[in-house]
Amino acid sequence: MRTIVTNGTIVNADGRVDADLAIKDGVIQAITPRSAGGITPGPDDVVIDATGCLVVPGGVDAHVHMQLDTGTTVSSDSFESGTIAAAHGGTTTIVDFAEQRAGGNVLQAFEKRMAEAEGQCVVDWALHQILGGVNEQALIDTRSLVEREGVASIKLFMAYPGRLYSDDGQILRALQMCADTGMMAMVHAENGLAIDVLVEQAIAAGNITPDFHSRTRPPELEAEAVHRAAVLSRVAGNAPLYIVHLSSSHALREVVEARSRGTNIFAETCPQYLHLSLEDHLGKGWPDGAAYICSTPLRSKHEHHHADLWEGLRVDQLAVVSTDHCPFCLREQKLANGESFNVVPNGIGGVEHRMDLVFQGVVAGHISAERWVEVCATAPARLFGLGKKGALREGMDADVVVYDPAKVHTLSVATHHMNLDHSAYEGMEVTGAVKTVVSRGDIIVDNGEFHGRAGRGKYLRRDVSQHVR
Ligand code: DUC
Ligand code: ZN
Ligand code: ZN
Repeated sequence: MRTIVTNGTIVNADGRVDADLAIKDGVIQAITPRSAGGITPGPDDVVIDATGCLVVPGGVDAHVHMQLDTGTTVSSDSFESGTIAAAHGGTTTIVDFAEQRAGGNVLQAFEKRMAEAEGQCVVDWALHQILGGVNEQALIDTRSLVEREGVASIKLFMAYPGRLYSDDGQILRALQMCADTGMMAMVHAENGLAIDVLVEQAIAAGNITPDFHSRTRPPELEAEAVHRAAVLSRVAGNAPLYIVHLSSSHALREVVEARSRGTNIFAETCPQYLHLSLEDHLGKGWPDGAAYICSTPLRSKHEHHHADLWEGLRVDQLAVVSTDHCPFCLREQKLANGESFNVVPNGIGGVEHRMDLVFQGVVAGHISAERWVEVCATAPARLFGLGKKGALREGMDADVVVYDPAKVHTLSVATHHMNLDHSAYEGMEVTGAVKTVVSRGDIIVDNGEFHGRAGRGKYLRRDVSQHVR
């Protein structure tokens, strides 16, 4: 028995073709243009009719935080609920994080996170390794993760002194390890020491409303950290460097500058930085503004960040859109510690909406459908060593999304599947909708109905990306 996707337009990063696609044993068996006769289903075949639809690779969300323990609360989506939401939104692979804290053991942290996710995921999943305490043993252990566990990427923080922060010396050592092994270093690039001064001064002055979360994390301090990370990557011997959640024109300019110098640097942005703003969202005050407290923060709509980020996506200054999905319920979590911007857990939930929100760039003419596929699936798969994901080709995993480019719908807490009591995109009307989602050959979502099950998602061992070596 095969599954045949008929009558659609197959879109990959490098072009589109009106073709039929056959799936057998979880992989793509054949793609045949209809100009060459297409594929005729046999009597036992399951047929998915994609008339009028785009047929695209399943989304790869390379940056999510399911059931993240912040120390005071836990992000509200479990691996199960978060991957159900991801599936509904056309994302068939997620990459979450194991977290080593200062003084902690990397291998134990990794095992703990594996155990938390095990048996829960509906779609395929992988893990990056966060290093919150870079030292000699942590680097030896992290190096061993490539062979041992198929982990090809680490994450470092230039923000959060006293918590996850690495100083420049620690970052250099970790980047040297990455230059040597080919592991990708993801970096949260914000100058945390300077931010802490601004936060302290804002609080002392009584400036505690949600908008001060953004005002105390100015784009200059993001750009400065991007610049520093790029310099350290070069000094380390061209370590593969990936700037997470890039939010500002200022930081983007530093990426462009670093690339022009031959730095092995890539960057992602997130839907919130393409659609939401300091004034319209954080500016809502209490309680609603709390929903929009995330780091890096939302930026001013008067400073061209949105336009620059869309352009950056179009011309490949930005390689990827991930969500940084990190949901917290409004009353019980975001507001639990009181009404001061600095005590609100950081994060926005969006794993379900990434494909739709980036598709709005296609609708508006900012990017092509091919580029949409590239930044949402092909590029993250390529950069993070997910060799069977991110493209519709014979022999690849059959992660396939049938996407209706004309269907209009409204994003809302009333209809989303995330375990979250509000939506950052409440009431937003979008054009384009997921119709059918296939994960390794299984139809897991069809016309809004869920057919997956917890635990069917497979842990993906990764190798270092040859693309960045
Ligand atoms: N950085 C992230 O990548 N995710 C959540 C919070 C943060 O600061
Ligand atoms: Zn971060
Ligand atoms: Zn994150």
